[in-house]
Amino acid sequence: AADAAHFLHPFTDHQGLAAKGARIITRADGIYLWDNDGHRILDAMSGLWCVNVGYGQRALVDAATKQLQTLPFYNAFFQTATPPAIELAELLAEVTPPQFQRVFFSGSGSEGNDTVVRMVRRYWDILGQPQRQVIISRHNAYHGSTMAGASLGGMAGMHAQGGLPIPGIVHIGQPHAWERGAAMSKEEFGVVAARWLEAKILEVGADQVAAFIGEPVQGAGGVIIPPASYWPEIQRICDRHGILLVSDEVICGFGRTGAWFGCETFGFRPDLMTFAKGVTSGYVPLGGVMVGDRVARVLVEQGGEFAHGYTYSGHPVACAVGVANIRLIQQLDLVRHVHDDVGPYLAERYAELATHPLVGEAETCGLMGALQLVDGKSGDGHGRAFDPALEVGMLCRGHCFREGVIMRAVGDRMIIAPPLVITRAQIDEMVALIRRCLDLTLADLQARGCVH
Ligand code: PXG
Repeated sequence: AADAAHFLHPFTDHQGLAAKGARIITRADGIYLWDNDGHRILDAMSGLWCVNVGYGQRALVDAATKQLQTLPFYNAFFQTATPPAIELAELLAEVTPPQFQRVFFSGSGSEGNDTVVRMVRRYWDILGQPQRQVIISRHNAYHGSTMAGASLGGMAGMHAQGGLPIPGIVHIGQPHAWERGAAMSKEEFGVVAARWLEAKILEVGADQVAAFIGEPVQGAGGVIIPPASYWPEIQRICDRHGILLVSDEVICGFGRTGAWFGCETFGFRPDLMTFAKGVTSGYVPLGGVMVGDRVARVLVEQGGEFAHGYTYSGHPVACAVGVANIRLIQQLDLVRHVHDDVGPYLAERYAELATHPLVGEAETCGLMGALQLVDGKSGDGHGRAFDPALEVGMLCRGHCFREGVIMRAVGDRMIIAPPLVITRAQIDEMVALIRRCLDLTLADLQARGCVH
C-alpha cells in the first residue's frame, strides 16, 4: 500500500500497478532472487541487464564499505580527484580497445549519452565546423530516458511524450533481418541496412552530420542481433564521410557478448563508447563515456574548458566498486567463460527451442538471447506476427512470473541476458523453465482458438 501511495515507478502505468500491487524483491544470491513471499526466482535478466558478476559478491560489498568509511564523496570539478576515480580510469583504459585512453564519468547510461551529444558537438565546434550538429541513430534503439537519451533512442512511444526528439537527431531503420522476411540472405540484408546510413548522410548533407550512434546489439529493442556484415559496412561509411562513430555499450559492455565490449565482437572501431550497468554490475550507479584518441586529442589539446559535468562524475564509492567489479571479471575469467563455454552452450540450447511451434526465430549473442513468438509456423517455417492486441509476449511473461523465471517481453519477442557467472547446469534449468512457459502460452492460445 505504501508503494502504491508514494512510489512512482519508471515506465509504469501507476493506476494499473496500484490495482495489482508490485512484487517486492527482498534479497538475492548468485543468479537467483527471492520475493517477500519467499519465492525463488531465476533472474534471466541480470536485474536490468547489469548484474554481470551475479548477486552477493563480497569483493564489491567490501570495496564499497571501505570507501564509504574512508571518503564517501569528493568532487572532481575544481582541480581535485580521488584515488578510486583515477584507478578506475586507468583500469578502463586497460580493458577497453587501444584507442581509448581517457574516460568521462557520469552517473548513468542516459547521462553518458547526454555527454556524448555535448561532446561530439563540442568536437566539431573546436574544429571550426559548428554546423556539424546532426546525430544519426536508429528506430527501436534505446539510449536512455533523459531528453538527449530519449531523443537518440528510436522508441515511438517515448517520442510521443514531451516533444521529442530534440532538434538535430534523426533516425534510420534497424538491422533486423527477421522483420524484413526472407527476400535476401542475412548478410546481404546487413549491407543494405548499413547503407541506409549512407542514404541518410547524403540526405542531411555530409557536412552537417556529427556522428552515428548504435548499440552493437540492440538490447531493450528486443535483442536485435545484426548480421555480421552490418557493422563493418557502418564503419566504412563513417570513415568515408569523416563522421564520428559512437558505440553505446551500456548493455553490451563488460563481457555480455563474449568480448570485453560489443564493438570487439562485431569488428568495429568506435571513436566514443558509452558504458554504465556492467561497469559496477549494478551494485551502485555509475556510467560514462570512453573517449577515443581522435576526440581526446582535439578536446584536450585545443578545446580549453569543456563546460559539462555532473556532481557524481567520478564518485569515489561508485568507482571503488567499479574497480572491484572489473578485477573480479578478470579473476573469474568471465569474458572467456562467456566466449568459450556458456555462450556457445546457450546458443546450442536455444537452437533446440527454435523447433518449438511458437518460436519463429531463436537467436543468441554471448549471453543475450531472443525468441520471436509467431503464429502459423508450420507453413513456411518463418511464421507470422500475432495480432498485437493478443499481447502474446505479455501472456508468456505472466507465465514466467508465476513459474519463477524473469524474462522480458518486447512485443512478442522474449529476451534474456542472465548473469555472466551462470553455469551450464543453470542454463539447463533456465531453458527448461522457458520451455515450460512457452508450452503454457501455446496452450492458452490454443484454448482461445488463436493459433493456426
Ligand atoms: N543505453 C543503452 C543501450 C541502454 O540499454 C541506457 C543507455 C540508459 O542507461 P540508464 O542507466 O540511464 O538507464 C540503457 C538502459 C529494458 C530497459 O526494459 C533497458 C534499459 C533501461 C531500462 C529498461 O530493457 N537500458
